[in-house]
Amino acid sequence: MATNGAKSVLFVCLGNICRSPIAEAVFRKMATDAGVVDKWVIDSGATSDWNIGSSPDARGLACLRKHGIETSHRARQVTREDFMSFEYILCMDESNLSELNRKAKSATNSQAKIELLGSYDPENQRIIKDPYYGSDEDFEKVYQQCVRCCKAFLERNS
Ligand code: WE7
Repeated sequence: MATNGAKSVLFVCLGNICRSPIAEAVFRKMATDAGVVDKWVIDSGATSDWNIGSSPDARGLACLRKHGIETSHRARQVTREDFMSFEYILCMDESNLSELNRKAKSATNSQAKIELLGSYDPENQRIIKDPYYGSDEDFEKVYQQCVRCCKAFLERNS
């Protein structure tokens, strides 16, 4: 929960096993390295209930490990409370965006800024594509997009 003025960001994708756990882990590592992780509440979640409790995809974990990042995240679904407690909800594609905007309407008092993570990309790749049926290179591409976007997002909120 965002308490006493903490900044907060929830990264969201379809199943919370491929893209959003990578984004969460990358952002946590950057905030840690910048010495500001204590100022942040950082989490990730799914629009779908399909994978609740699952570990991130093995290919995503391997990609993160290759870059020296670990995560112990387990998939969870976005809740109504998330729309009240998170300042930013950053998602990956247009389908995530419409699902989140639909869910925000049924939340009592949505305060969250719901945006594409890719809207922060200095290289202007707005969509972070689902690598579920993809290759290791697709996961690496997701990782690199998350690095560019999380860096820009952290700079803008520092
Ligand atoms: C995914 C997925 C992803 C697709 N993570 N799943 Cl089998 C299914 C059905 C509803 C929700 C979820 Cl989460 C899943 C499992 C988990 N990144 N991507 N499915 C996917 C991709 C392209 C076309 C259709 C689907 C279901």
